[in-house]
Amino acid sequence: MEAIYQRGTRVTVPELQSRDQMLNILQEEEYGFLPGKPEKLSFTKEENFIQGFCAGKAACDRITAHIQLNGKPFSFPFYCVLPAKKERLPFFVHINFGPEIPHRYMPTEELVDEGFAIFSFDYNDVTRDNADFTDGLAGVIYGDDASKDGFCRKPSDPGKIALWAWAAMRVMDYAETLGDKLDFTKSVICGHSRLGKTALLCGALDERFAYVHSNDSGCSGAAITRGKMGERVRHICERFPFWFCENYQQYIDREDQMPFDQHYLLASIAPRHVLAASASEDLWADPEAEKLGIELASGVFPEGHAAHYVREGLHYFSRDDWHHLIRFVE
Ligand code: GTR
Repeated sequence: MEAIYQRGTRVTVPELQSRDQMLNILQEEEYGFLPGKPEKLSFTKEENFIQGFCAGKAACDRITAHIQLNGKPFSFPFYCVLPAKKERLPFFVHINFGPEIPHRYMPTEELVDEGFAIFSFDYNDVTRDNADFTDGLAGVIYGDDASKDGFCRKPSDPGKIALWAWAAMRVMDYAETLGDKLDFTKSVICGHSRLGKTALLCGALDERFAYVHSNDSGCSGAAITRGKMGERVRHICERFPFWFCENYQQYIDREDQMPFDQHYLLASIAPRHVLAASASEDLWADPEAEKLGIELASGVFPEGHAAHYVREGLHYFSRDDWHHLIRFVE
């Protein structure tokens, strides 16, 4: 499959395959295979974790997911903001950089005013954003083999992006317990930057999400890797090897040898909805390459289900990005 960048570079990417084949290749070669479903899963709730939240327009609860995986216990907290006295709410599951509500990347009251419920969690509460595979969910999975420097893994064992994506699926498990309170035809998984990559992986694998949104996800996210400007496989694997499986390392300076490209990730979301957002000055992510990702995947989506847009400015998850996402969902 050949594509031409607007900037004139010609790239040849592998043809799309079946969804199962593409998800298998992506996990084998890039992110690692996600763990299976938990053996046990339950939730506890601290109601009105933030008293008088949004003047009473919404309730903010703190939920803890109690998980048993590989026979071992694991738990992590997340936050649930539900607009009051409303049924069938559209909702976001936002994989976030911190626990704060609101957060600089999550204008919570505005989202409530738009009629959305918001579930969010701090990715570091699942497993920390570093090479320590003894920490949190990683420690549960890797057990006695876990190491502090990350070199404990078989070639397609999961990296941290896969583990954060798995945790977001557990938040969806909780959302399902709320039944008619939520509108599952407007369920959105979203994240910014490294967590945009994570949102795409989660949404590609978990068909319960009707909408998938990546903001400025760039390299190893929505951007086509071949011919990409800014960040390359070498940069990302040297700085963040722990985000991926070990197999991904073999494509440093050998992007043309990859049996996939990022359009596989986007196409695996079809026939649901995907919106890949870019920022005009975020050249490290490469808006042009993100647009190409959507273009190369769009053939397998119904009309209007795969979209790309560029906001003016820098790398950031801004109110403008949220408003664009809301318009896409509505
Ligand atoms: C950068 C990384 C990008 C992006 C970003 C972020 O350093 O190179 O791929 O993920 O971090 O997550 O903020």
